[in-house]
Amino acid sequence: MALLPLLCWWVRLRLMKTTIVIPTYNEADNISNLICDLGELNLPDFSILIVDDNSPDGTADIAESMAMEYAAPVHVLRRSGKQGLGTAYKDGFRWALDAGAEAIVQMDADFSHSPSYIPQMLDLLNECDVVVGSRYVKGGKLDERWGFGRYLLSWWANAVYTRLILQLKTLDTTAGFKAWRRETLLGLDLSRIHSNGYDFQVEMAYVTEKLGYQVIEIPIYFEDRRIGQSKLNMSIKIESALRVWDVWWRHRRLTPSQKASL
Ligand SMILES: Nc1nc2c(ncn2[C@@H]2O[C@H](COP(=O)(O)OP(=O)(O)O)[C@@H](O)[C@H]2O)c(=O)[nH]1
Ligand SMILES: [Mg+2]
Repeated sequence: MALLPLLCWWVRLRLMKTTIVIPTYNEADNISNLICDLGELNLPDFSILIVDDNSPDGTADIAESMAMEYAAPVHVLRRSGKQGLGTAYKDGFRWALDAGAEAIVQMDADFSHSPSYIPQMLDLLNECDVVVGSRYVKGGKLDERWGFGRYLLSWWANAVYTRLILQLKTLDTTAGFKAWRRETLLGLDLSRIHSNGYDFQVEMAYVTEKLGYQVIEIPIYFEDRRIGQSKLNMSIKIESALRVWDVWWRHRRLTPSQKASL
């Protein structure tokens, strides 16, 4: 009897051709472990797309060599230089859509987003338009090593400041771990999205809700990056905070009738 739910789960996943999009800049120490962990999920029909901005540490070469060595479904989209997280995601999403992906997962390369949540996210994608791995929904958690002050600032910026300005229902407004249905990304129309950097996540969250798409947030444990350095510094944080107003101004009049036709 226990086999039946397992079978249903597998059949539901099986229906979705999935591409996991991972932007990278200097992630040589993380990328091979991440590709291995994603492979071990044994998803029925999936591929991995690394969007690399010519990382000086050779991230793209490592990913490509793994693809050849293990015959893993890994593709590398090489860009000429560091062009920002937002444009990396837009290029990656377009690549995945062109390749016929029905589900598109976005995640960081640094293990802040544990691959173990992906099967649950894909499963829930049968019930909504986008699934968000959330740090601020009930049950979600930030790295235990964070001090109270850092936690408070992050919670305030995500779950209060951005949410209040944009009137969002989503609690984790800057989440970078999501699973999208193909139709949602097509309906959003990526050419509408102007953010090149980290504010990309906020703009996507806002446009998603303004267009009336259904969002489900699942709680995740957000671990600090294991190795390497964050590319998010204080000046980027301040710029992103100010950009929230720009996102609001640009899209404030969007309505569900303005979904792009599929
Ligand atoms: N292709 C590309 N990837 C980037 C860029 N900036 C950051 N990333 C990647 O985006 C993900 C999130 O960046 P990270 O520095 O971990 O940001 P944080 O988690 O917010 O501290 C990681 O996989 C980075 O390697 C960029 O300009 N281009
Ligand atoms: Mg990170």
